[in-house]
Amino acid sequence: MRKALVIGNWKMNGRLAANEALLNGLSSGAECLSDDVEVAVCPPSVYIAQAASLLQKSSIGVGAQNIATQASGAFTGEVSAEMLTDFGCEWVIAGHSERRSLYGESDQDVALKVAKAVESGIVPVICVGETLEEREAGQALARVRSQLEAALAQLEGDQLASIVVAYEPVWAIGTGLTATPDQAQEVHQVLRQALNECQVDLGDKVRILYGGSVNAANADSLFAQPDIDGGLIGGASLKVDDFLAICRAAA
Ligand code: G2H
Repeated sequence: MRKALVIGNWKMNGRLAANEALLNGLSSGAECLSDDVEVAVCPPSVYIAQAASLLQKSSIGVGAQNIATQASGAFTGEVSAEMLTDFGCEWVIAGHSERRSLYGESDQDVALKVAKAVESGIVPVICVGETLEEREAGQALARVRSQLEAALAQLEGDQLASIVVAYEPVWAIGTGLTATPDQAQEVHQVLRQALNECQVDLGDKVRILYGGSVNAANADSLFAQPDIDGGLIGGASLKVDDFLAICRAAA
């Protein structure tokens, strides 16, 4: 049985004072959340320490939005896996479409980040998703399969089960457009099948999240789908009540 999982992706948002209010609100709200849902937030890297400190007594975990492929050295601007684990990061987002489209991250870069995370004991949340053009051309399922297969290329054996997958259709990210529950379920089912083809029963173990304009109003119907195990939440993760409502919908 896969436990529901909701992860907040703050993207490049937040300031010390606003974060404190948000994190304290989440920390107290988490006391009333069911044990059936696991929750984490991924702030910008400079605020990871603040989040880890304010969430110390809560069940909410902390993750990062990016990870270096190298261990250490002359890589200006990068943050290593060891630095993330120093501050208690358990998760890292890899291959988000904003990283792919705005910063030129390739499938191969994503595979290296995924491998670095797994070997460091950090769970990579591997994002895949098609553009509107690809969907309209009937290529959505092939596109997400190929992104997933490429991201797993450096993993072997038990490492393969140490991942989370997030389906985030590019056309639904921050646009207010959401895939319908049926559209999302169709893709999630294909991703689960691809995992099972990669290794026996892998699809039964790995959680597949949906992301893209999830909010308190649409979370219930998305999470009711059999192959949607939770969500990767952007804008709505910045509001205490909305994020907690989404967490409750996943439980
Ligand atoms: C998709 C999602 C979180 P939003 O990027 O990763 O953001 O919920 O704002 O569409």
